[in-house]
Amino acid sequence: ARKKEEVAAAQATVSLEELKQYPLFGRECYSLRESIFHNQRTGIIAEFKRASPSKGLINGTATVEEVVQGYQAAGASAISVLTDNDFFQGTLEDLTKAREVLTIPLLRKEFIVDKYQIAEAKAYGADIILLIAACLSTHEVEEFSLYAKSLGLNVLLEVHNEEELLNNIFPSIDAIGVNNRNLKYFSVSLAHSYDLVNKIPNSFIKVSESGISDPETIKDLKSRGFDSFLIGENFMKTGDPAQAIYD
Ligand code: IGP
Repeated sequence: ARKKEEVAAAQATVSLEELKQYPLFGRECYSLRESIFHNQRTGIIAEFKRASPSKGLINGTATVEEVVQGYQAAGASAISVLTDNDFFQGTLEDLTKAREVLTIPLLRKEFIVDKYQIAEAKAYGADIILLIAACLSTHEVEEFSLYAKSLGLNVLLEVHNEEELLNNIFPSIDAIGVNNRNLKYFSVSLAHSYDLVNKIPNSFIKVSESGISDPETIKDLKSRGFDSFLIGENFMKTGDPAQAIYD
């Protein structure tokens, strides 16, 4: 409920009509599918994450530009930037700074509860939005994904279990991410990914999210059918996040 109020406050400051005048709002988005399947990159969606509710401060010194540029150079297929300030110390300005140095798809990592945030994502430079099934009704997932598509954005739907998956299969979704982290207890188990991968229809890009810490895990997830791997903390906690992709 608090988030809804924050969105209303943002909207009172910058109206939807004003957002549509932002220079980045008119740009054509990069395709996540192209980047993952046709560009011979790693399939990794590398995340810029300063802090998290479970870990507190992860990396308070690295700048968004140097980290995401390094991720791109190291072969990431896409970049994720947290814009949530309360829990992750991210901002919309981080998203725009990332856009300015990238030529691959960029995800706005945010708890989206209102269509306004989708327009905001476009206006600040995102190519992809995240919709978290646990935060939304099935009707909202459909409505929000259709709205995102109308703006040319790619849509990543995040699920935690089979019920969330089966309730939210819409053609307006591009990618389905299985989050290995339980949002209530923060415990991580790759079993979430293993259990759900074969239930995701092949028309979707299959993403495994969270708690991935070594190349063997990526190989294993790939052999089980995942196309893409969302990794944040294990890169960010090192002195040189971009270098960590090579290890
Ligand atoms: C990255 P990790 O364990 O590599 O830092 O996880 C990403 O999956 C995680 O940040 C995430 C997330 C989210 C954050 C997945 N879904 C939803 C905020 C909101």
